[in-house]
Amino acid sequence: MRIVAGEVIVSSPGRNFVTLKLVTDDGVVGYGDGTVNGRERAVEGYLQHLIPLLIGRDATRIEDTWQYLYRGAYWRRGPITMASISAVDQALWDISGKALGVPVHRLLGGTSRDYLMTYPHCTGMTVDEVVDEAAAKLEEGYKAIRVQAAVPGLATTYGVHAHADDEETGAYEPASGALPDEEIWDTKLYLDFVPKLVKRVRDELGYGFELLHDSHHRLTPIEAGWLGKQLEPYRMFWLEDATPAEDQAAFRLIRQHTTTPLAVGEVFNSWFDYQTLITERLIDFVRTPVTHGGGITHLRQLMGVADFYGVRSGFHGPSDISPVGMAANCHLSWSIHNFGVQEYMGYPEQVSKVFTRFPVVENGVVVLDDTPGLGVEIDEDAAKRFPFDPKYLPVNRKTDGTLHDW
Ligand code: GCO
Ligand code: MG
Repeated sequence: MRIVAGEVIVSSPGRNFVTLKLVTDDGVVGYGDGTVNGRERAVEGYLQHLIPLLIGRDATRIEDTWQYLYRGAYWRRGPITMASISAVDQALWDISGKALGVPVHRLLGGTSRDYLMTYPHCTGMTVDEVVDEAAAKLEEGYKAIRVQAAVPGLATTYGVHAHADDEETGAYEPASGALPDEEIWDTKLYLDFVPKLVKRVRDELGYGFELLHDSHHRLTPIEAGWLGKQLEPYRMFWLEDATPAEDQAAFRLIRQHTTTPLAVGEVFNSWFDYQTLITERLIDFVRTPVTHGGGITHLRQLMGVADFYGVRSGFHGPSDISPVGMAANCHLSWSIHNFGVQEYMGYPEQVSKVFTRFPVVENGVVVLDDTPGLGVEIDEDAAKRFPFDPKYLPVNRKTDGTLHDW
């Protein structure tokens, strides 16, 4: 079964998505997600370099193709390279599954569990709103929730919206074509507030569910250690992205100061971003999604090593990873032993006009789907009706105007 054609579909049904389509001489079509939020055109360009290398290759040789694109290239790693390799890898797993008539998780060894626990985002302008939103999600059956609230004294807080429902509609972004929003950040206001938020959620709703919080890389290691310590009484499932992620050594300091579990890596793309973190047991959860982590092939290998160190998965699942990437996350999550949780932020309604079938959450868990391949169907004509819509994530400045981490 040879690859005979490749095409990059960039469309924006509410969010921008970069989808690679590969076609075999048997007429089997495979899809892969390579979306990198705010840098979509770069992945599209990289994939244009890869498509000629794929034509004529045996579509069933997934590992060899991965090695060819990674090991065979002089320039390795990085978000654009690894998202592009990932898109190819996902498309090949999709093709093999479809050709054999089995879901991808069967090719990976079958499911290791009965359901995939997911977590949604619970946000609000006030703590009361967050508690209400969290109560509603628990009522729907969720076993884990992430809580974020507007920090009092800050005009805006990333990931928090005037209406909690906005997150589900994906309204994270500035208007089309706009320059990045500039948000103002004040660490002391944030650090004073978060322990109160988390305490209220536990006081009101109890301990019968998993509780998560995301710091979006904005703290210093010592601040992160302090926050982790304040949160210890509330038995967090994790504290996410406490410090700028690329500084692996920083986690030694955080770990010395807190037993709150740590998750990191939604901006990572390779085992080598985790080498220190995992082998020195500095973290508890891997956040890298299939889309950004070199595909199923690389992330599966990474999770295999992580398992030896007791580190579990919590793959990134925001609405800026396409339903194809979400499906790939889910197939890997079903199959690995060391699954932790799957983030499932949800999608704007228009997404289902283009992605007409993809994994869904019911009662807080991903429903097992035995559709062959990744199980995602795409209406390519509909995709053309939602052209690329350039947008940027916001940047972040301290109150004195200094640019701050994200
Ligand atoms: C999360 C994330 C997202 C990212 C976004 C960037 O934990 O889901 O932090 O909100 O910021 O996906 O593109
Ligand atoms: Mg995050």
